[in-house]
Amino acid sequence: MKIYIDGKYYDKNKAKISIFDHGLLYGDGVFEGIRAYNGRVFRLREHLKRLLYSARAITLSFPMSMEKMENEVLKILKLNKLSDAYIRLIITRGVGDLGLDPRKCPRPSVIIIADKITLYPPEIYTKGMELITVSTKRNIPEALNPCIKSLNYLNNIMAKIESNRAGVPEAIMLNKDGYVAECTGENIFIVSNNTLVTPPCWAGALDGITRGVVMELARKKLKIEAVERNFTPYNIHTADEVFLTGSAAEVVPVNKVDSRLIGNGSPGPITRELIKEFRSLTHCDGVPIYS
Ligand code: PXG
Repeated sequence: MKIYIDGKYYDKNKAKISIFDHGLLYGDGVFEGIRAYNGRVFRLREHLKRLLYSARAITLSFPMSMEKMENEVLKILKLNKLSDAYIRLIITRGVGDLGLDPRKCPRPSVIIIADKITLYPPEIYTKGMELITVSTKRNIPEALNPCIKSLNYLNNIMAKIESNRAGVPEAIMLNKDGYVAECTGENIFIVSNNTLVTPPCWAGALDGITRGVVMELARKKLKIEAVERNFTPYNIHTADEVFLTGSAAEVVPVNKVDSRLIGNGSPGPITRELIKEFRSLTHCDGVPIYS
């Protein structure tokens, strides 16, 4: 497997960065997780735009044009002969000294990894996943804004440790006001009165690409409403259906939250319909790798 680092291609075991890179020393950098299905990169431009916005938000200069970045993603997929893949794009502040001042880092580093995907076990998609609400709160937007997909995921990792210790695969994170924000690596939706509801970004949710696709599918294909609105754990406990969305996870039904069954305890009809629509869209839509 070849990995792209700053214009060169390295074998997996030779792909290394400096220990003085501020991405390592301070989590100073941004990233994206993208999927390719059936020879096409799904929502590539949307992911690149979010990467650009994350970089702008932390005043990290984008080290190449969007067009070049897009071509490099396609090239690494071709080099590795991949048609179905998980792509990790990383921009770090680059090499500096042992002080956090980014002015000491003259050049950002770009890393592109394209690998086979490891997924949740298939029964999660047919039976549903269990969640718990954890005590770790989502970062407040006035500090490190959760809209920025930065390399500093400690906030989410602390939440993940709580769910790990409870023996549950994912954690629901609330914001400081007690409203639901998102999970550690997925957005959350509830279905109530035939309407999809997901927390707004200003409540502490990432503006997820899958979240956007699912809202569009709900409106266009299922002809149901999809809205951004604040809600609390009570609204999750009493919802008809609950599911998660993310590029890695896709659309994941939730069957149990905080030891309460959701609906009748198996994936609901709207969730199942959205999983079906999402799979058929990802199968045929996206930027072609081999053309
Ligand atoms: N919220 C957070 C905090 C995320 O990191 C999502 C929501 C979903 O967004 P997209 O655009 O993917 O629909 C993410 C992204 C992993 C992994 O290995 C997953 C993400 C990020 C990093 C790693 O499971 N999800």
